[in-house]
Amino acid sequence: MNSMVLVYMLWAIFGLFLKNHAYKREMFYRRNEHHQNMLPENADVNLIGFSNASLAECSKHCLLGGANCLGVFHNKETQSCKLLYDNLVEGLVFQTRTDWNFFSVNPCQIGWTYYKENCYYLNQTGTTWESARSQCLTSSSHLAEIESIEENSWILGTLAPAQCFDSWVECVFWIGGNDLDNEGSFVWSSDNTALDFDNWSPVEPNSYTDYDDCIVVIYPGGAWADFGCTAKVPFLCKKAQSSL
Ligand SMILES: [Ca+2]
Ligand SMILES: [Ca+2]
Repeated sequence: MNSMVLVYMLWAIFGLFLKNHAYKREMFYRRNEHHQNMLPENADVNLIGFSNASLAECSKHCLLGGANCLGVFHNKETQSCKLLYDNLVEGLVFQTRTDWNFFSVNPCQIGWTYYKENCYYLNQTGTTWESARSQCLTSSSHLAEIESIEENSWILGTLAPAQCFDSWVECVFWIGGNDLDNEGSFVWSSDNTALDFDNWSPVEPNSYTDYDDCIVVIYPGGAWADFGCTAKVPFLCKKAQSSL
């Protein structure tokens, strides 16, 4: 056999292996522990449903539905299936519905995004730093602590809008860093530990006003600044993947 033919054959077999491997991985959604025995209240309006569908068939519908299908609600007893698309996530309100479970590739609760054992949620509603801190706590999370340039880049690339057309104040979001207790000594809000990573803009922190005690990330670039804590801007919450 011509050696080139052999190389092409091996390459084709390897490609087939990769394709099947990826297909099976995506087909098999895991049970999402955050959404057991519950369905969105507005499910009948918002979700696309199928009857007499096994979990495998249900997840196949989701997979064929493209990247916008986030996962499936499945009822093992009745073999009912509902698909969740990302444009339906905003404003979902859940109610208890026995035997319904959510299955997804993303291990975080709906609306949160997974990265390296953590879940993130960028709330686009502007609010003060203190209010943002308490809203994250309500969701069993903290204002985000960013620990590396890779994490900072992932956040900017995945969660923050790629471009910002509005005023500068609307192009930032709160994270957990602050020097509220000791001017110039920035700590994380969850446990008051000093920052061991920062990504300050070259001109920051500059204590521009007496209230510049809370850290914002500026997008799309991702540099940090100290900012007036009473400004109302979006905020980023973060929690460990295992936290419910
Ligand atoms: Ca300050
Ligand atoms: Ca500043």
